[in-house]
This record gives sequence, C-alpha cells and structure tokens, in this order.
Amino acid sequence: MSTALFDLRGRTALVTGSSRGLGNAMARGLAEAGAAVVLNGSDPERLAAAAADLRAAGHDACEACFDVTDEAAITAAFRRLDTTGVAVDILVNNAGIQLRRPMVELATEDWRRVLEINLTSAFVIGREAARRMIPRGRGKIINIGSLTSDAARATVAPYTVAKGGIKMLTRAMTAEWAEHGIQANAIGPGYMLTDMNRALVDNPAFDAWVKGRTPSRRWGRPEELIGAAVFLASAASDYVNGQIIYVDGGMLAVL
Ligand code: GCO
Repeated sequence: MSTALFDLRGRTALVTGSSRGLGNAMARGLAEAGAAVVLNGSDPERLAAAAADLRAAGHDACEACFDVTDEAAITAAFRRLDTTGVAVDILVNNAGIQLRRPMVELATEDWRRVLEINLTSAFVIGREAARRMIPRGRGKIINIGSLTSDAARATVAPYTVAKGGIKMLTRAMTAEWAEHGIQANAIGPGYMLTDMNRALVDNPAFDAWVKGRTPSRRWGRPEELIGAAVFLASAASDYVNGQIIYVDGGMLAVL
C-alpha cells in the first residue's frame, strides 16, 4: 500500500485554535505530512511564536490571527489569503473553549458564548472555506468534536450541545458539499492531556475515573490525533464523508 495516499505535499491546511493544544499538535502533524499550514489563534504573540516554532522545524507555516467569533475578521482573513494566493485545501475547525458549571447556575450569556466559539465558528469558517473549495472541486473539512458529541457529562452542557452540533454540522456539510468534491468529517477526541483539561488531570478522583472508564486505562496525548487528522486530510479519505472518528482509547465503545 502506497503512503502517497497520505501525502499532503502541495496542500495548505488552516487549523483554528492552533497556537497550542490539540490544534497545534494536529497542525504540526499535517505539516510533517507535507502540508503548508496556516495557524490561527486570537493572541498575536502566542500565535507568532507557534508559527516560528514550526518554521524552525523546517515547515511552511504562517499565521492568520483572528477571533473565531468575529465574522468580519474571518472574512478579512480569507480575503488576505486570497490576495496572497493561499488556497485553503484543508480546514480543521478546532477552536473551542470549555466551561464547567451546572445548568441551574449557568448564565444564558455564558451558554451563548460557548456555542458561538465551539459551534457557530465552525459554520462561519466552514462556509468561507467551502465558498472557495467548491469552484476548485475539492476540499477537506475536519471538525473537532468530542466524546460529548455522543454522550453527556454533567456540568458541561453548552460544550456538550455544541459538540453534538459539530457532529450534525459535519453531516449537513456532507449533505450540501460532498457533490462538489469536499469531504467533511469529524474527529472526537477522548480525554486528552491538554491545558483545557489540566484541572481534571490534577483532580485525583477525576483522573481515576478517566483511567477506570477508558479501556486503554490512560489519558490521550494531543499527538495521538495526528493519524486521524492526516487520514481525513488526505486522499486516503476521498470516499469518507460525514463520519466522526473517535480517538478516545475506547471509552465510548464500552459501558
Ligand atoms: C470535560 C472535558 C471533556 C474533554 C473532551 C472529551 O470537562 O468533560 O473537558 O469535555 O475535554 O471534550 O471528549
């Protein structure tokens, strides 16, 4: 079997929320598979440092600094890419936040903010990318879901609803864009060792629960998403559409 199926040379990937964490790991993995990467984040210094790190490792990396909830900034960023001849072949909608609070204590504004960042941004950025992918007749969209795309945990309702929406947005994208040569799929990370989960990792009871509930008996590492990301970004997945691949150590597969 040829590894050419997974070769991303000549392709450009935009990864939102890629200054650190899962987004940065996936961006690095896509670059190692040959893609040019456009990193995104809302903190200019952190983003520039992350892009510089990738360039220092010999990769073609630049940055597009915008807030994923700012539609004007999103369209301006895509216009800048257009004028500099950068065509986004692969979009990874990764940006997201977590907010852990019981619903009865949750302000509606906080609910809206999580849904805006974790779900609506994927629609807006996906629409901008698809408007450019459709005339080219090809494109890859990878939306980052979660275990909570399929199962709920108490105190993370807006995140859960947003990630459930990510799964169905992926299918909606498939329904409208597959005929144009675009494959839209999702990755559902399990409990990963990220800054967002630091409080959980450092909580002995939660740490024990994750290890007991996960058949692999451990947390996942951000770089363990790279395989699924390269697969869904490459020709190897040209007939895969509307799917969500769980990289969760088996957690969702068992009671
Ligand atoms: C939480 C965690 C989870 C994980 C991940 C699981 O508070 O339960 O943040 O949401 O981060 O999303 O797939």
